[in-house]
Amino acid sequence: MMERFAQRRAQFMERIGDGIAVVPAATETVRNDDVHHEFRQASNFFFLTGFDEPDAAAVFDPSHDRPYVLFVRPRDPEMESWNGKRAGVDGARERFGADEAYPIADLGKVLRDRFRGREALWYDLGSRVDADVLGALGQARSMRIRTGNTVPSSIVDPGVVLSELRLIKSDGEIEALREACRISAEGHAEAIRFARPGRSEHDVEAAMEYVFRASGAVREGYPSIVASGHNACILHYVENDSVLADGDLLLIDAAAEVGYLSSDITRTFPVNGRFSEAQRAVYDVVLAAQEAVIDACAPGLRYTDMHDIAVRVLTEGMVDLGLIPGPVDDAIRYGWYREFYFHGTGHWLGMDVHDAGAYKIDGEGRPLVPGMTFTVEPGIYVAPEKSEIDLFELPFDADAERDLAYREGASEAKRIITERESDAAKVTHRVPERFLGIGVRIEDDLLVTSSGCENLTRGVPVDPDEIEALWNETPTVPMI
Ligand SMILES: [Mn+2]
Repeated sequence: MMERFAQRRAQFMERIGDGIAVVPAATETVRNDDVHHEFRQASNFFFLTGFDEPDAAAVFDPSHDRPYVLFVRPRDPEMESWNGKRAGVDGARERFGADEAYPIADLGKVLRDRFRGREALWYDLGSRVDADVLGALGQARSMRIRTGNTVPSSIVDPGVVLSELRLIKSDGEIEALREACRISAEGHAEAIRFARPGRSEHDVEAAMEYVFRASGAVREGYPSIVASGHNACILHYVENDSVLADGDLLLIDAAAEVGYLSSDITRTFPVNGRFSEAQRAVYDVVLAAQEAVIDACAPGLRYTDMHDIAVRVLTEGMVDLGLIPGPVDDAIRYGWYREFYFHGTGHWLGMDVHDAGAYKIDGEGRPLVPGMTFTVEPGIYVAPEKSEIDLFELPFDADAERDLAYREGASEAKRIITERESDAAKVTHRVPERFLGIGVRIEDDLLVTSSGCENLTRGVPVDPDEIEALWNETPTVPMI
């Protein structure tokens, strides 16, 4: 088991060359007084160390004959009787394979020494050990004048290398992710069985998360979104405190984390067990978009192609339903579909639910290769207040808009776009009332294989008839 971390360290150190890297652990954050928020190790740190305590740092110094150094909280029987066991300095060496280990308080001192002779410092600025790392660097640089030693003259972002290492999943990671996906699908299936008008979003969340935990998940991969009715049109709705009303859809975006890998599933279903005609019409469009993308997923497909495929099918559906006017090519060119579909079609999936890794290389969508894992999650959200929408005949360019927001800041960019719109031709469109307040998203987790892709999350159905049948099953979690 620790072997896997040693392999990753070797790969990482190969890339560092004659530099030195410092990778910090996560720190605990205070919730109130002496109570902390639930601790979860920083993904990059865990990826390289397998060490899950707070207040630690790892140093990777490939030119040294003892290249891997861990800095940890020292053993402290009194603190441990309050807050749990610590590996301590000895444990860091014996159990976690460090060549050297020190109390975290010694980080600056050891770095001062190790910085001599190193070309570059690989370090992601902005962590709690900044003062130790930068202080040691400053001292090493001022000593250089007297000694003539080389010390790091540049600070390099280790995230670029680490995210590439994390992007292609190993067999062990795929196994853990598969289990996270299996458990998450079980939880979603239970939510569908459990949801009834009169029960609250919280009730359903509890039943689902019970299944996650009871099946072996240590935690959720992200806060569960359990959004009924109009709440589904709020993308990151987490209040989860509404009562399920007869006739509402319930959108659940939630998943379990297993072995530091997170699944990510969304299902949308009727709380009374029957899709209305309007709900089903919107649902069928989203499902068609999702299946078109999944069918296309194979090695070589560019990441950005997935979004283009989803946008085309969703836009065709929106025009058919009368949500937006046609023709389809104009609705795509002018970005009218964005009135009801305003997020990306997926993201890398792994240790972080929105996992590490570049989506584009040299401005081009990255081709899929076996071992990549990602989500496919189209949606349509018809917010209740959108009974009448203004659409502009103004070509939409996602890259140009992102660039504008980057240069000008979000609010100035919005002002500039609004000004452009005021000069453009405008179409005012009435949205059919039966669709108002309907929000649907369907999300599955895909693994790229040598010949295509494997859907890891179809343990919970997406077919509307199968969902209705599942709703009719007896839940395994009792209703209190
Ligand atoms: Mn997602």
